[in-house]
Amino acid sequence: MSTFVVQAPKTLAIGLGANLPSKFGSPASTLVAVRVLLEQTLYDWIGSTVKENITLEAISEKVEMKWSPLFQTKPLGGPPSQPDFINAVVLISGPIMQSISQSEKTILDLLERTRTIEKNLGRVRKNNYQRWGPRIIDIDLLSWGDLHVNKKTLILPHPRLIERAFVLAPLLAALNNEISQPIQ
Ligand code: PH2
Ligand code: MG
Ligand code: MG
Repeated sequence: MSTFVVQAPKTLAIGLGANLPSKFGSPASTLVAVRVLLEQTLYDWIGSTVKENITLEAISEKVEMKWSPLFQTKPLGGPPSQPDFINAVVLISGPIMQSISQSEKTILDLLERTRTIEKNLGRVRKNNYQRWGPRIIDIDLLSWGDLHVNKKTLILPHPRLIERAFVLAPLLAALNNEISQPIQ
């Protein structure tokens, strides 16, 4: 009897949202600026996970980043009358993503790096912060292949993914997109 060897999926999905202005301007301008920062962060993170010395240029040739367009969406949850959100999703795949071994430690390291981007853009996480309140920038790790994580700081796959059109619509658009080259 033959068995099928199904290669584990290794695509990383990240959702972005904003509904308050940042130092870059409107939420849409913020997301455009964040694209550059996030791509750089992802290259650095990928570089840190592969053993051999590899240049960022070599990494960028072995990774595909599919960005959705920007979507204007009605706020789901949170305080009444907060501004509309701008949402987007990026899908990261390609040969180098196949070679990274998925682990909790590796993804928590990326979470820290994306938190740093949020902080640099001026997002402050207060102790009494309002759940689902307005924000300058929100970068959410959504899923990474078939990795399951269940930590206080991160649950993968994102538990509310299926209920959120503001994630699913950009996700589908990103999937349908041609591979888009990173902005230099
Ligand atoms: N993020 C939330 C809660 N509600 N609604 C929209 N439309 N877009 C978001 O990004 C969003 C939200 C929590 O992170
Ligand atoms: Mg969120
Ligand atoms: Mg978040």
